[in-house]
Amino acid sequence: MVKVIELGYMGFNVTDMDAWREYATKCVGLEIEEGDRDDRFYLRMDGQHHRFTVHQSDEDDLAYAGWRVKGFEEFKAMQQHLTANGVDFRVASEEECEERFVLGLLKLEDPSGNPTEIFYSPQMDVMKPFHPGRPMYGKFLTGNQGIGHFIIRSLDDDATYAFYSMLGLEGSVEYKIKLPNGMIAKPVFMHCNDRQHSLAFGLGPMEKRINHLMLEYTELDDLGIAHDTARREGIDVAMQLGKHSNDQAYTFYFATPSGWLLELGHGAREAVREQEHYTGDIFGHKPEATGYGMNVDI
Ligand code: MBD
Ligand code: FE
Repeated sequence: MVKVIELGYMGFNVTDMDAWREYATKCVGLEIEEGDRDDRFYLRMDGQHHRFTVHQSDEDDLAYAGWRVKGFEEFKAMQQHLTANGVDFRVASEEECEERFVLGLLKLEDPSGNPTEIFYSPQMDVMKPFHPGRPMYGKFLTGNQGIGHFIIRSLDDDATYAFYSMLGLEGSVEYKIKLPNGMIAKPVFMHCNDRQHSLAFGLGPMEKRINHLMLEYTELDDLGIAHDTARREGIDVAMQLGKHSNDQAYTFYFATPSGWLLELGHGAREAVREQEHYTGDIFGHKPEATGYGMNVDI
């Protein structure tokens, strides 16, 4: 059956493009590709033309997420698969494909109305080696694991699960966490390659379409630099350094200029073969700054 194989690109709507330029480069280490349009710039993290498009907007939220299929045959098969499952989609025009730097593109919405794209063949700028926006010891871990992972707003977790399963992602509930109000949260984590999860949802109501995006460094020291920079700049840290039980990555969560969170990490393990669940993390991850929808003492 046809499946998506990675979270390949994302678009963000932002109100302050200059703040994003500064944050993405100096703090995170991403590379700016200015492009030739005033209403957006691009961020690179590897050899792909870009992984993120930052759009000038009057909102601060996820604009769209792009999922990759292997090639042209899979692109055609995915259209048949969506049709057979009664999912509405639109085949994007040549111009829209060029806008995303891909050869083929479908546009649809997930059950919560999150703009979702499925593409094949991104433009690889192999003649332009990744050049980090600040000194880095290593690289961003991408390759067949895609960008990283993100938590998406889900208005109906069963419907969200069914939709992303249909796209080819696997996984299910991985934590049972007691919330302060006595309720039990059962967040769902899904993967489509070796990355332990590319998508998660089910941590309660969200104001924005995205709660956080996670990026991974190949070297621990790059996580250290990012953490020092965030602390020195006084950026809100919503969850302190700690180690997750599912992907076993060492991470912390801090605010983007758009008020949603970036989770930076290192050392994640690959997806396990059999399903497991946990009741807490290995260490750390204590909640700190409030108001970011991440006040779970996991
Ligand atoms: C994660 O990446 C995460 O964001 C949470 C809340 C739990 C486990 C792994
Ligand atoms: Fe995460």
